[in-house]
Amino acid sequence: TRKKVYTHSERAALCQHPLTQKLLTIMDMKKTNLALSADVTSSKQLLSLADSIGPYICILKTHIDILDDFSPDVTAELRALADKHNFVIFEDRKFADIGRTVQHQLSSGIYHISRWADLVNAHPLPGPGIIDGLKQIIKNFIIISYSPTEAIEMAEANSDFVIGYICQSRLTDNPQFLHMTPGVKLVEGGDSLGQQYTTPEDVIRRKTCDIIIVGRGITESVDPVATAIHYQQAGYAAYVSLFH
Ligand code: 5FU
Repeated sequence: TRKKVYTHSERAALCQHPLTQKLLTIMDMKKTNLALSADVTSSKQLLSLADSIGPYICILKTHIDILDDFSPDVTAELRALADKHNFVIFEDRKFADIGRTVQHQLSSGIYHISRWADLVNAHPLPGPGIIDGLKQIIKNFIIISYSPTEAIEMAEANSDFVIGYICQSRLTDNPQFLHMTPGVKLVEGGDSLGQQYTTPEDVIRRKTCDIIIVGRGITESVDPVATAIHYQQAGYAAYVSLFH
């Protein structure tokens, strides 16, 4: 367990990184630690989710390469919705190559990720070159902590660019790093392809992570907006309970 639990607004004041400050401020103002993983294959569906659920989230997480009908208009529209509803766009690209290649993957190709994403993520696997490559193009990224030791080392050495971790439990007491956890549903369980689910309460209260990432729990529900509000409330209530 953590020695000291900071509120979102206390942490915003402690943090140096502008995107971390922005995110914590959004979380405080909108009372949400919910990130929506909008894993749909139609642009219309993606934009509709972003617009209808935007008021309840701090982050919209995309997999832009799964869209069947991508066009640059989609990302322009996503940016407009991010400004309208005040959320951060996180492209879950999981960069994992050498520095020069990830630079191309970030700024070129069809998607031009660096033009519209606020945040991307990377595996620590390829070593420091991946961070050096990414940070010449984009200022904000997070590290996936399949191997926590390397992830922590890289994050600490690059705290002006790395804002946190994708992880299953808190890795560090350093309040500057946000911990974001996928694999969340209101009921524990799994899918047929190995995904494991835990609950908002477990992620925020027991594992003391900061942000719950929810995909199908919301997108495949009968009423995605009502369900998103449910996750927002469950996640935020778990956060508030840390101070009682
Ligand atoms: F980095 C990771 C990870 O370790 N596990 C994940 O599940 C990312 N994810 C993503 O979170 C995954 O690619 C999906 O986009 C999302 C989980 O979606 P679900 O529908 O809530 O299972």
